[in-house]
Amino acid sequence: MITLYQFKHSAFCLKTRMALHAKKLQYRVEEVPPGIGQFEIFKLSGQKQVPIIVDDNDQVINDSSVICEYIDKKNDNNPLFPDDPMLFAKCKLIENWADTTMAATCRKSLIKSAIENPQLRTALLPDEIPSSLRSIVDKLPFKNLSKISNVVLSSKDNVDLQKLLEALSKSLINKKYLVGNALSIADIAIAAQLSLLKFPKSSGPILSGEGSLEYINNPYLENLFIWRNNLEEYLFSANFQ
Ligand SMILES: N[C@@H](CCC(=O)N[C@@H](CS)C(=O)NCC(=O)O)C(=O)O
Repeated sequence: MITLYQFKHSAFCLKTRMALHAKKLQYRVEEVPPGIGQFEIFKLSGQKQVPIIVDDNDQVINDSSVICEYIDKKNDNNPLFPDDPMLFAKCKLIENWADTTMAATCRKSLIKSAIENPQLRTALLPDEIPSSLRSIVDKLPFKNLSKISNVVLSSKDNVDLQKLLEALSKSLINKKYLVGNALSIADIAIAAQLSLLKFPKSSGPILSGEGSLEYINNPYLENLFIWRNNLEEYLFSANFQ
């Protein structure tokens, strides 16, 4: 069986879990405590980032896109990459954008939201952190940092991302998938990064629906988040596994 080493709220780890479900592959999850737990990741993979997977043939693979290519080849269930060259290229372009430009802006937007919202901040802490320490973090004077957070998230990056997501949202009103007529890595990569802007159900009851207010309250993005919720429900439903 595949073992997935992950951080609970990492979008790249969510992307990997969605792909594993799409391929109907059995897997177990090892939660990695950020910091100290990454020594183990380094020992296994020679680098310190999650996700990594360890397959039962002892093969260790890091980087979500390499992992997705690897698991796609394991069986014929729901190919993540279309055969048609143009559709394949579109999928790769979208995945690459989601994993880089989109991921960087979403991460900054989440940091900004966490600075401004103490509940969100504590909910994001790893489960291993004792509640006494959680309440201290809750009370730290992050408010003054919110000025810095505007510097962290450039308004151009933010506007560019919103415009692009609004266009995707509109394009998905009469369409189920981003590329062609089937689920692909493009859908999975975009849906996974959206989790940092508005947490999905799979993030658990405390975080679900929370996130960046300007994205959550943008009416033009409502359809995109509905599409993401439907996709998650489809992939993570018991019937589908
Ligand atoms: N390109 C990598 C990015 C992975 C990544 O950024 N992982 C983050 C968690 S979301 C991480 O491990 N950060 C810890 C660190 O860099 O030390 C992928 O697609 O898997």
